[in-house]
Amino acid sequence: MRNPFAEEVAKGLSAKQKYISSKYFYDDEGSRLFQKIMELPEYYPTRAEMEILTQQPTEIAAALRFRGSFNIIELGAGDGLKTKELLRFLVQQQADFTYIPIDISEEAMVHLRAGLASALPNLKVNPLVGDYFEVLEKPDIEHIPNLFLFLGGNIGNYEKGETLDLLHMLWERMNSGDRLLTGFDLRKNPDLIKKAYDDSQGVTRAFNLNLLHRMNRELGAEFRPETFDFYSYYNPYTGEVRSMLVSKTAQTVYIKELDQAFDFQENELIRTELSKKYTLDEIELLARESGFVSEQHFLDSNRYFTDSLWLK
Ligand code: AVI
Repeated sequence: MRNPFAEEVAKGLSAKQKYISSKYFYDDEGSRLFQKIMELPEYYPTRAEMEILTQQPTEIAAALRFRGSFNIIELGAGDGLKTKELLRFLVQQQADFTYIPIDISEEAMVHLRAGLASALPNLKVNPLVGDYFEVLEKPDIEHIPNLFLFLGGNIGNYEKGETLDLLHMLWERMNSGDRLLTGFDLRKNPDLIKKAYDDSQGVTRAFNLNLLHRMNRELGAEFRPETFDFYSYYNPYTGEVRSMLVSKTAQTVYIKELDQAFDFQENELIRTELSKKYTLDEIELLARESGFVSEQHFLDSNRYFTDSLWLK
C-alpha cells in the first residue's frame, strides 16, 4: 500500500473540487510555521485560550466536581504549554490525578515529559504515543473519572459531519460521569477573524504553500509554488473561514510517487482548510447532538474563545 499522504493527494487532486486535508499542514516545516502563527499579533486564539487557562483554573477545577483520584487525558497534547497552567494549579491544590497526554509525535511526548518533570516534579505523567482514537481503544486506562481535553480550537478544523463523528467516537470511549473540555473559537468582528487567517507578514500564506513544498519533498511532485496564490475568506453568516490555494496559470503538475499528472485550470482552487467559528448556542446544540450535557463555558475577557465543559 502507498503511504496515506500519497493516497489522499491522489484522491484530493482528482476530485471535481480539488482539496488537500489540513492535517497535512503539520510536517516539521509546517509545525514550525504554526508556532510562528501562534505568535502573530493578528492570531488571537492562542492568547485567548491561554488567558482562560491561566486566569480561571479555580473555576475550572471547581466545575470538575471529581472526588478522589482522576485522570486528565489530553488529545493532541503537543507541547502542553497551555495545559501546564491548569496542571500547576491542580498540583498546588494537591489534587490526586494523573496527566495522560496523547500525541502522534513521540518526540513531542518525550519533550513534554522532560519539561513537566522539571516544572512540576510532583505531577504523575503517563504519556501515550499514537493516534488518539487507537490509543483510547486500549483498555489500560483505569476506570476512574476522566477529564478529556481537546484544546486549541482544533475542533473548528473539521467539517460538520466529521465533527459529529469525532465527538461520537469520543463519547463511546468515555464512561458516564467523565467530562470533556473543548476549545472553540467564537464568532466576533468579521474583520478581526479575516486578518487572523491572512496575516500581514504572510506566515499563514507560507503555511498553506508549504503543502506544495511538502508534496515536492515527500512525493517527488513538481509543483512550482510561485505559480500558486493563497486566498482565504470569512463568511460571517456561517462562521466559516475557508482557505485555499489558487493556480495562477493553466498548468500540469507531475507527481512521481503517484506516477500521475494533474491538470490545473487558470484560477482553479485547491481547498486546504476550514476554521469554523461558533456561537455559544451552536456549541450547546453540538453537545446535545453528540449525546453530552453542556455544563459551563469558560470565556476570555474579550469573549473571543471558550473552553466549554461537557458531561457524559
Ligand atoms: C490548528 N487550528 C486550530 C488552527 C486554526 O486556527 O484553525 C490552524 C490555523 N490555520 C491557519 N492559522 C491557524
